[in-house]
Amino acid sequence: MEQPPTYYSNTHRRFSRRRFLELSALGAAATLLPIPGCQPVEPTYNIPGIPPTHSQAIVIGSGFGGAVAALRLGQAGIQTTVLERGKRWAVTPSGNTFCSSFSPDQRSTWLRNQTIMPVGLATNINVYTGVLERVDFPNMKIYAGAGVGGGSLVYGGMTVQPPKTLFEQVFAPTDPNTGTNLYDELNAVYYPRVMNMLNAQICPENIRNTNHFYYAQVFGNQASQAGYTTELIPQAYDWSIIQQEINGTLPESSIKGELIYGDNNGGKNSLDRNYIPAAEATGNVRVYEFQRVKHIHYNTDGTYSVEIERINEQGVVQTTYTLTADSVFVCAGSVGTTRLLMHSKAQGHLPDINDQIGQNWGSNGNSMFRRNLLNAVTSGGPSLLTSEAHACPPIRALRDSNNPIAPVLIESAPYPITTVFPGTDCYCLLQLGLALSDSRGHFTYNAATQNVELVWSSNGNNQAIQAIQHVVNNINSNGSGYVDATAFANNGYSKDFTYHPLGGAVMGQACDFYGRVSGYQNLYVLDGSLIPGSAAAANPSLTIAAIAERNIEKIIAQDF
Ligand code: FAE
Repeated sequence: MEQPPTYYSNTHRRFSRRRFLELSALGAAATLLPIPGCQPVEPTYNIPGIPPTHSQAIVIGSGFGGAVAALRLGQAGIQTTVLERGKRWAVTPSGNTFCSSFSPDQRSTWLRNQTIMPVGLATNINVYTGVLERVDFPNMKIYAGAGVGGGSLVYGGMTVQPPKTLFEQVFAPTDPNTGTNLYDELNAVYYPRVMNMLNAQICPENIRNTNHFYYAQVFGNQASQAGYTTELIPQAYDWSIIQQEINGTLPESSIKGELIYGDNNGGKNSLDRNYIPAAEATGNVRVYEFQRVKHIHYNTDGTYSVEIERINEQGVVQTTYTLTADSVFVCAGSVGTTRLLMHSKAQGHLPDINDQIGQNWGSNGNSMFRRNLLNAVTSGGPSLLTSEAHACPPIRALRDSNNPIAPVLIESAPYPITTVFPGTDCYCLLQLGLALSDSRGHFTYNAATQNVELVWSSNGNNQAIQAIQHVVNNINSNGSGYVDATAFANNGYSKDFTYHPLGGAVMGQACDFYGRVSGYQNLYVLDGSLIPGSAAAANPSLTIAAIAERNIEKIIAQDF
């Protein structure tokens, strides 16, 4: 196995005193030093593409959990290496960083020869380290982002805080050690902190009143006719960029449906535009692309070894090496983190992880469906639904917390079919429902394939769909539309894919209440795998990031 070069400067590595004494006592420090007998030194990080041999902290993955961890570790003066399997995408004035949503190329998809969008036809492409990944399990296909910024590259920017009453149906309300109320803590400090970092704002009135957001108005009007109220969702978007696109002073991107494969004007406030550069600006954090972590090994000196495959843009392994760290933060997303920890446990690298690993996985009650609005059209109703007016980021949601089956949030997504088929208008709304369902699955480890498998019932999303149907039937009952049974299997309600995988290394179960992996010191999980299967009828990124903010603050204060 190839080892990376050792390249240290003469400055001292900032070990904690406790850590340095431990290492010295174990005689292990010598293996980390270029010159025997010298003080430990910190890496210079001056060789692009090659991470330092040893770091105080390694963060695996650069999505919501990883980006938060990297920033706060960097601010605390902790030398941190972020290892991201995907590519770093730089938005440039040429406006062609990402491929378009409608004629996708290799940049769209993570290591497949066909695109994988849940809507529309698959396109043949070259195998490449594109932004959107789908992992297929029996009965469930899991979508996630891949690249520096993780899921924020492909997400819809909806930044939704769940209500306390729903949150406490999912999460243990109080920290068993301190007795503090988790939601109150998040609400007072950490939800606002993340909102601020992402600059999440509701769409300004002058923008949401343009035709570009007419589809959201139609949804709001139809919901209110059925007795529901809708709310404007804070969006991690730079509305001034969208305004410029509307004015014509910037080429169109966000307003022509460029979302799921990335945003070419930087209108989306993805993590590579806020948390990650802020982390790098501390001078203590370096982010390395194309570093796919294979396993984590606990060393007898208390450090961790992380085995890495460095891949190229086609996903082909170029070299394999091992880095070490005093602390490791596993932030590879629900599937990635669970897979890494279960694999490391099964292979004997982390044997003491408890049996809760892989448990309590949920789809966040996702179901997508399409409501056709023929009656509205024939009665002189909406006619702008699928022109440019149906291409902008989602801004409005209906919340039904008193649903008799399960609490529900329903959002109207962009569906810019006219961009693909000019002159065509399907008079429909593409909608995503999120229900606080209690269905859960779990992962098992397959020793033969050395991979995880998800055990998820084919009926796993039934309760969520029934709850969503309850609302949709009420909206449709006055003739405003119907669910298109041909759009998705299962009478028009998708049940076999999710954009919101959650769980697998749940807080209070596989980890403590702050993400410390049970059985180990200085090994942490800070991402969606901490969340017990549901974000309480809300899109999950805000809650993932807020919990990461809360946890890393405590970890830095107590463990470093
Ligand atoms: P995530 O952001 O997925 O980051 C994990 C990172 O780890 C990724 O960058 C991976 O490439 C990397 N990684 C994985 N395995 C390895 C490995 N072995 N070695 C090195 N790196 C690795 O995790 N949520 C919302 O709140 N609002 C939305 O509007 C929204 N829209 C979405 C739309 C789509 C199409 C999708 C797919 C998701 C959407 N989500 C949305 C969900 C959101 O993106 C997701 O919950 C978070 O990104 C999860 O954050 P994590 O930190 O758990």
